[in-house]
Formats: sequence, C-alpha cells, structure tokens
Amino acid sequence: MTKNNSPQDWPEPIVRVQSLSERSIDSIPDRYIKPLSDRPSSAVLDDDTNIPIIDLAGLSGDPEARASTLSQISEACNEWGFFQIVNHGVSPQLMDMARETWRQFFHMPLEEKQQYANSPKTYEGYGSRLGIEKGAILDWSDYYFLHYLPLSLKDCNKWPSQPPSCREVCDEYGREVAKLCGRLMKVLSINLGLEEEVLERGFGGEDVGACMRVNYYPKCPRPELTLGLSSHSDPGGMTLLLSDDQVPGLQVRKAHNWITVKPLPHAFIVNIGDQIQVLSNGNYKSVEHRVVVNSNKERVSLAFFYNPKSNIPIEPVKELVKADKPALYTAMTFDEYRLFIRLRGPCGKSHVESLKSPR
Ligand SMILES: O=C(O)CCC(=O)C(=O)O
Repeated sequence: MTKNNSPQDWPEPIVRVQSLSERSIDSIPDRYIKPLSDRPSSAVLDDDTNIPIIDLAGLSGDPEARASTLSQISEACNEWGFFQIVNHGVSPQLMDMARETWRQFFHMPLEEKQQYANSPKTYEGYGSRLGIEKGAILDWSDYYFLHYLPLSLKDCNKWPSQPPSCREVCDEYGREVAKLCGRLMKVLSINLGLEEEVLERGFGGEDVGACMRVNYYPKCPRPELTLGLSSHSDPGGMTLLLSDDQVPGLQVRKAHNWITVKPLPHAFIVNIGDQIQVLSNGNYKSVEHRVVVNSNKERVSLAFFYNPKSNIPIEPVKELVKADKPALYTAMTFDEYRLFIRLRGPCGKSHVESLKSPR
C-alpha cells in the first residue's frame, strides 16, 4: 500500500480467464466456484419481466410528449433504478463499431494484450480481477478499463493501439456517450424537483469524471457454478451499458429475485450508481446487479461510468435535505469511496449502506 492507501500490486499472479476458457474442457478451477447462495440458479425470476424501455425521442417532442417521457424516467428510477433507452441520439453504427472493435481486441493473441496489463493502483488497462484480497473467489471475466474525463486523466497511449481503429472509435464513443450522460443528468435533476444543473454541479460541474470498463466474458464450461461479475451496485454516479446484442447475461435484483435483462438492439441500459443515491439523499437508489455466463457463447459489454469529480465531498444536495428528511449520508470524496471496491472487489450494496449517517 502507498501512503494514500492505494494498492500497488496484485496479491498473486494474474490468470487470464480467456486462457482458462481456451484450455478447460469440462471443469473450472476452484477459485471461480461461488458459494451455493451466490450461484446463478438462486432466486431467478424466469419469465418475460424486463426493465422499463423508454423512448428518449419524447424529450425533444411537444410538451406533452416531454412530460410523459420525464414521468416514465422518474417511475423507472423510483421503481427499478435500471432502464433501457432507445432513440438516445448515439449512432447505432458507432455503438456496433465500439463493441466489435473491443471484441477484436480480446481476440488478439495474449502477448499483444499483456503489454496493457493493469495494476490495482489505477486499474487502467487490461485486467482480470477486481479487489486485492489474497485467495479471493474470482469472477469469470477479463476487462479493459480506461479514463475519458477529466481530460487530465485521459491518455490515449494507455488505450490499445490495435485493432487500428480502436483509439479513434473509443474516443468518439466516449464523447457521444458523455454527452448523453449530461442530458440524462438534467432529466434526473428535474425529476428530483431540482434546477436542471444541480446534479451535474454536485458532480463538480466542468470537472466530472468518466471512464469505461469493457467486459469480456469468455465461454465457461460450468456456468452454473460461477458468475461473470459478482453482485454489486456501481460506486459511481450513473452507468450507461452497451450490452452484447446476441448474448444476455446481466441480471438485476428486484426485491428477492434476479431479473434477466433482455437487451434491445442499440439500446443503452442506464442505471443509478451509489453517488446519485447519496446526492439525491436516498430518493434514488443504486441497484445490485450481476452477470451470468454460459457455455456456448462469449459476451462483450461496454460499461460507461459517469462519475463525480474525484476529490470533492459528495453529500446530499441541500435542497433535498429537509427537517423531516435529514441528510442520510455523511460526505465523502469519490476517490475515498471507490477505494473500497478497488480493495475488496464487488460486494453487493454493503458500502453505500455502511455510509448511512448514524442516528
Ligand atoms: O456486462 C454487463 O452486462 C454488466 C457489467 C457491469 O455491471 C459493470 O461493468 O459494472
């Protein structure tokens, strides 16, 4: 550990899940076998329930269409904390290109990818675990993590130079998705009864953060024993996920059940993160989700995280703190906050719950 508690290195040699997947025929190493209660078969609602689907075209339509869209988003945030958006303004070709470019990256030879191997210090680069607990049970996935904002953290040299289009596509994708996040932040702010700029200002205004994790879930010979990504809520502000259009896998917790999201082509899946739970004084809640894997298809997803500036205190916005609803959370910077998941890996909602002010 350094003085600021940031971990310097992994506790044990990194094993690429992709290489296990390519080697293993009918078993997986014990390190990936989850306890019974965490395995995919537990409490899955196996019907056609889906998270809400919202057409954003209404936001730029007549006043009635706009009001109806705002109200659908408000209901989705209150009831689910998760929804899909279509007609969101990001080009479908760009979305396809971004996902397929990253798929090509993961299909490159291991040695090519290894030059981008990450460390837990910043997590940037090619990784295969979250958390640094020695001997921890691991998830069945590899990933690539990179920064877009603030510009001082954006360093395209840390992005893959192959496939040749990767940096350019990634740059354009980040710009477009960050713009869309800005629009959604305004909508959430209005729906919370605030001026449209209040949430974004709470994130640090011009200095918001944005980063992306591209998740690669290789085929798994024993998908019933493991998870692609363990249950967690997102530590940041808001996430826009571009799912694999061919392979479902994301499950969202609804009460005591897990609902499998049925992704629509060219939709983004939006979810509320812990920092919006804090800023909204618990009016909006982040929601646990996890990923299941399967034996016959790999899966690629792009999770774009829109986050507060990392070194300012994040606390409930003053307009939402009232005599009958005192501040539920004590202030904390996002840097301090995300250290928790960076050290311990995904742990349901235990962190945001532990932040509640004692009363
Ligand atoms: O791959 C997915 O569908 C979800 C990914 C996710 O939850 C994450 O990257 O935090």
